[in-house]
Amino acid sequence: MTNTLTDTPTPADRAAALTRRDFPAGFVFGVATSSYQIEGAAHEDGRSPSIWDVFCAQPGRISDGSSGAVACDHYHRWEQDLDLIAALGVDAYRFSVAWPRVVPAGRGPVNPAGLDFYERLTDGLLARGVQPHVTLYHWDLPATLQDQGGWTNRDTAYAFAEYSAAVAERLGNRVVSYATLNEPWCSSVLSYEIGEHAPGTRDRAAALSAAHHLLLGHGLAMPEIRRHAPQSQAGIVLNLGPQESASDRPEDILAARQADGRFNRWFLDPLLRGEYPADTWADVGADAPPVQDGDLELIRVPNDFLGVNYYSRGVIGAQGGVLPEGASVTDMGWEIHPQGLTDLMLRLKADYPALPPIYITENGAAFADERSGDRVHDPRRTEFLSTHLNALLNASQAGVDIRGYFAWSLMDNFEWAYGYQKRFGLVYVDYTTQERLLKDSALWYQAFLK
Ligand code: IFM
Repeated sequence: MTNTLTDTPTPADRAAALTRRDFPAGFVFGVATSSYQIEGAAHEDGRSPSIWDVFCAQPGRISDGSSGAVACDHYHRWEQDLDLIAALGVDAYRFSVAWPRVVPAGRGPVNPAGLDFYERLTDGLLARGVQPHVTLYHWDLPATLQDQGGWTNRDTAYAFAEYSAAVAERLGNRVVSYATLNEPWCSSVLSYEIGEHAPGTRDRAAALSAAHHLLLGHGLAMPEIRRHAPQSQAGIVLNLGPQESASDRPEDILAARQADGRFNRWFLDPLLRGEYPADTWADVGADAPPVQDGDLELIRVPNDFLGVNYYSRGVIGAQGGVLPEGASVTDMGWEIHPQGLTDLMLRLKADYPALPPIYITENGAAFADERSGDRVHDPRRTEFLSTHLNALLNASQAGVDIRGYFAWSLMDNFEWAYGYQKRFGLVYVDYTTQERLLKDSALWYQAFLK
């Protein structure tokens, strides 16, 4: 709303008026998904169970008792979904490859039928003029590897590099970018320490060991990607967010610094500096991970890009995270704070001289969308996207090298421990009929991109 006293446009006005022409030439706009959240076809063409199939079958793990067994049935509906992506007018689509489809035993023989699917997707995107961006690990570890300890087992890092090589060998330079891992904080801390994600254990030492082996897997996979797809970009995706102190009290400041260590620096520092943050290492004491000679040299391999998934900031007090008074939140209960995206970008540039170009690989919001006839009115999502794009533009204009933005998500999908109860899509999915319907936010994105 314009400030009538001064007639100065507010940040929300500026955001609402944005178009892609405000961004640097060549800036890439896309939408993103992941395999387990949309594909379904859990038992087809040689796919083996993943840790998420096992986890979903355990009572009480998923709030609506559902699973990704059918999800959006994208495995069968991929052609119409690619048409939908093209109709949005995006430049790029970020999707992930399911390891259990490609190497069903986790390690060993490659299943050509699994690779065929991702080859069809890649070629289908290129035929529609949309860039394919691939993520190799978005949490669907083959269950058979979990039987041997999952990511707490160092061998999993080597298995991941072998699987990555198989994908890069088949898809090669047709893929514009390969990200090794999506959000290793989630596949370590949320999965092995907090227990909210598969495999659902609660053990801090296990989580730190898993995090180290995930990063090692990244370091081992990068040369494999470069060998098979030398013209593609290769990098990693982290979920990051400012962790701000709830007050000036020393105990809150300390807690915020510790949260920043666990959430952000534990991943950024090894990747971009070749070392774990000393203060956080001291904090975790005997739970520190088993780092072998040479690991950190492998992990600090240069990246062509850093993918950043931004959803919110943390406001941290000595007692834990707090919600600032008057904060507006999404259906996940996450504070809506676009300024945090600008702050994060500026901080990355200031703190990490080795920072590669950045892509925002996920940004979006869940709201309780309802269909009315053929429309889904979701003004809060449109506002979320436009204000975050505005925040990103501010960082770009302040000199941060940001190359692209992917909205999460193309369509409503299986939101992990929340099942189908949280809708993040720009496209509405009717799970009874599998009908797809562009929400108002999708129409807005389409107009923004024109
Ligand atoms: O749905 C997830 C996605 O799989 C990873 N990043 C966060 C999203 C929203 O929770």
